[in-house]
Amino acid sequence: MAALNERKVAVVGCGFVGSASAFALMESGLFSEMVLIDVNKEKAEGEALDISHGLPFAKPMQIYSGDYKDAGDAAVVVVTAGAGQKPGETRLDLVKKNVGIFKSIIPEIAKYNKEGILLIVANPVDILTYAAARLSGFPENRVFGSGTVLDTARFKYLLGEHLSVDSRSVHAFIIGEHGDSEIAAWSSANVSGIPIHDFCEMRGHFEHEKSMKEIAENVKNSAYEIIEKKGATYYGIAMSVRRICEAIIRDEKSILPISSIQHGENGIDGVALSMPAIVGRRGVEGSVPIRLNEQEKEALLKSAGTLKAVIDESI
Ligand code: 6V0
Repeated sequence: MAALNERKVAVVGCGFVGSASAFALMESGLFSEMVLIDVNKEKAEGEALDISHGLPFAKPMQIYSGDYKDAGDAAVVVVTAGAGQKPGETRLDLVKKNVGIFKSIIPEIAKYNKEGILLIVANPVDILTYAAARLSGFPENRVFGSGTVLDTARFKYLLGEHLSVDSRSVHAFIIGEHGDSEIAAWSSANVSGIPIHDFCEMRGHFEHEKSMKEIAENVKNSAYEIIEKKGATYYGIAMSVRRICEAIIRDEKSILPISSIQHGENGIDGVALSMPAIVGRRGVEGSVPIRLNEQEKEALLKSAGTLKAVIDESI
């Protein structure tokens, strides 16, 4: 078995999301080697060539297409392979198709790679994270999903716009399912330590209920709107993948709302969903408690229930 190459990433699935993620990873300078894998070998080869041609403007690295054997020493394997949402289709509609694809992909990855981290991106990401953990046999800290990292970025972006403040100064999480039952954790949201409602009032916004509803709905419906308009979403998720890989490879111990299997936290067990967690070189290194009000706690349990029903039906 090949020893891990700390500077190597593999991207499985080179469609919109895989290729945009590969491009973002190339630009990041985090890795010195990247292998692209797809059932459509020509597509992987074409993307590897195209992305390589940006290297004279970035940092040197090897980028090539290959197969699962080539992912054997990758420190991180990003899995984006799977069908995408069609207009009007929910993420959960995708479940059967993509669980089937994972049954062929994950054992192949695990056959050659015993020590790496599996970062699941394909949808429905929470269900597929659960499936990948079971199919790989990897310890759970090394199998997690991008979860609501993207939704949280959308949330911060919209709050930043609403309040005319740098979105990086907004501290707020979307938790639960990456999908229709996700929860905006308003009760812990703040801007640079100032509770969100106080900051809103400083900026002249007083209609909290209305704004909260609008912003949370907007976050939840972003993917539907983008898919309706351009067929797929990929730049936001590509930056999310880059951010998660950065936290892993640089052992940053960053707090990110990734999706991982819960074991009794907040009364949730045996379901993968997103809660803030510490992410570093060992993958998920710990969970971080988040203050929630009763309504949010109830919505979180409901979100977990929705996912549990899908797991029971499909895995
Ligand atoms: P796409 O453009 O259809 O790409 C999918 C790729 O997977 C194609 O190149 C396929 O050839 C490849 N593929 C299919 N089956 C296999 C297989 N068995 N082995 C290897 N490769 C295979 O889809 P797109 O890139 O738009 O989306 C990919 C997945 O990401 C979908 O499930 C999306 O729903 C999901 N997204 C997840 C997001 C998140 O926040 N987690 C965000 C956006 C999309």
